Amino acid sequence: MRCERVWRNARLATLAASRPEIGTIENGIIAANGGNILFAGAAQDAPTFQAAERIDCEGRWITPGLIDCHTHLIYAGTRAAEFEQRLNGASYEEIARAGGGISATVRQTRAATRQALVAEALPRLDAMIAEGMTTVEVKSGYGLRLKDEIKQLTAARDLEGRRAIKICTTFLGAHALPPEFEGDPDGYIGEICGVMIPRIAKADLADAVDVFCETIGFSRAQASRVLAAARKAGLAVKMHAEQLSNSDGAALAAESGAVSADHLEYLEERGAAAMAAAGTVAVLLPGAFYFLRETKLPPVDLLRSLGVKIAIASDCNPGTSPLTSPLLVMNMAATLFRLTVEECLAGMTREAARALGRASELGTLEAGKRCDLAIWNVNSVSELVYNMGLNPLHARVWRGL
Ligand code: DI6
Ligand code: FE
Repeated sequence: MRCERVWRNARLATLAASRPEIGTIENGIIAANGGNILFAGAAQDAPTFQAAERIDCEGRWITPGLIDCHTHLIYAGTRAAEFEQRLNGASYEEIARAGGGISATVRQTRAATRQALVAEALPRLDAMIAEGMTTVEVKSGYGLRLKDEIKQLTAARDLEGRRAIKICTTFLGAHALPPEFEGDPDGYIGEICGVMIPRIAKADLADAVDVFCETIGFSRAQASRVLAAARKAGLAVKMHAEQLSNSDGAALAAESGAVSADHLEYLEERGAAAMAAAGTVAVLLPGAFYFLRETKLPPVDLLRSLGVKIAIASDCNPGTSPLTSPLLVMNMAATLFRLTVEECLAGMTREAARALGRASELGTLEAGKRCDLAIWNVNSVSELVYNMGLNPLHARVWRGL
């Protein structure tokens, strides 16, 4: 059989749901053609391939390329000074009420050009790529008015032209209340539903719509309006839910057919059951938990017992998770949330793909999926979760190259 490339003499962590645990195949082969996996399996089961290029992996491990399914990668400036204020005792909420927090990043992002936003995001993206990332979701939400939200989403899409990576974009207009609508959150929600979502959907700038449903964000009723408008525009929906309190957002997300509900530290039985019934993925964000020194743990045992799929992500953002290391995300998910190695790896591959509504295309080493690979200098995949700060990536493959 003809194909473009073959990787041989590899140990595969396929993450295929049809196989137990991480779906290990010793002495494995992957064959790629046209950017897709033609075959991934044991050497003894493989057909004979006539490949233009054959790569000897010398026994290295291959996992699916890593997927970060929740980031706010595009923004201007840093909030390092606020970090220092927090070290001196100020709280995240106090800083936000004093005009800092998300508003500070909104001011800087509005003032930046699209080109500057791309330039500022590239080092962050490169750090992720250096650790085997092949797909990144990027949210807007620091523009908070149509032209600046469009600028952010376009900058996110521009990243695809600058690096070999898949970018999935999410419109998060309902991240915070912009100054133009101070005291009138319902007016802003009206603008989001009536103007912003239809325009952004028509211009095909977003794959999904997200809402920050929280006491310091938007109410459940307001979030419900946003999700309905998104569904009407044919977009997938997601939600920042139960991060700082239980607003019953996860149940709303699930009932609205959300692909994921994210954060979930304050999730309780009712929301988890609704997520299980709807197949909504739980996206856990240990970087924000760590950086805010949160103490309320997400209910991992409850999610497990109900069979809710768990993804993990960086939440890369300037205020609560300036984190660009997928390997550290896995380490934190294990140490802080007690996820197993298998759950951590699945959470940044198969389940992250599911949280993006792309499980049929990404996230496992199986024939027919995109050939996005990470090849590692490790003796066991648990080393990927165990190390802190060591990067054992040997090579990264995106779309077969
Ligand atoms: N939850 C978060 O943790 C981030 N956004 C959100 O909805 C915080 C974003 C920021 O502080 O800039
Ligand atoms: Fe977030």
